[in-house]
Amino acid sequence: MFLKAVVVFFCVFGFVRSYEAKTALIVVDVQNCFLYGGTLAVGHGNEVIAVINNIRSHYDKLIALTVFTQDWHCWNHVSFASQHSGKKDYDVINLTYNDKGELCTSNDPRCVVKYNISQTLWPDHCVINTTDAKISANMSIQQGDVIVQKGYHCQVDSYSGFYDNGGFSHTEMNDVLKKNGITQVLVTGLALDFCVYYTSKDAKKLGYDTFFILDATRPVFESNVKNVTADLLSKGVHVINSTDIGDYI
Ligand code: VGL
Ligand code: ZN
Repeated sequence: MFLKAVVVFFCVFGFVRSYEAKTALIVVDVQNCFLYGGTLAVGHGNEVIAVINNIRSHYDKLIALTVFTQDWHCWNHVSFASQHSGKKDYDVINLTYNDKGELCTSNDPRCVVKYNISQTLWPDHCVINTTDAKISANMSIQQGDVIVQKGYHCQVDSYSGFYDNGGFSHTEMNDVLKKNGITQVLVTGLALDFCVYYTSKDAKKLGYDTFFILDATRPVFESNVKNVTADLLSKGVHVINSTDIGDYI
């Protein structure tokens, strides 16, 4: 009887332990380009830095891995308004791609369109190897942290830290999380309505228990916040403030 109880206890304990969450902090695009004085500065963007650094120091023991993403664009990236004559910043255009995910340009009538992707046009920003693209010097990057770059395919944008906007290619994000046994992610950074939103959606789709940390992000367009949070909630993403993280991890 006693032995049976002991066996049951250890089985249940083992089961619970093997299902224990392992948490990663994802810090999206906290780069000079999106901060005050940058080429695509997000309003109040700098305020996320202290919030994220506080999360790191406060939950140091519970966060198994921190991954920084970095928007990392070709100088002539397709998302730049400067590359589209007659277009201006924040215009929205339709981009067309063939079955291989190659951009169909209007002067190539032979290109057979398979995918249509809506593209917001941005000021030139976060160009590869510029100071503008550097992760903020005020972010505490530590040994063991991982940096995942995205947006370096010149003809397709990449809001998510996992996939480009066409789903044509993936970054190392999912492999890194899987290799580290991560089951739960806290998503923070810039910008709320683009890269933080898309990264959170993909994390949830890939099966991670996903937390969108509202006070650790800021939007490009304030008017998007309601729709973004409602959509994430409808998909099962938790939308919480950093002060409540302790209740979940
Ligand atoms: C982002 C617009 C263009 C972002 C990146 O990090 O949210 N937004 N590129
Ligand atoms: Zn970008």
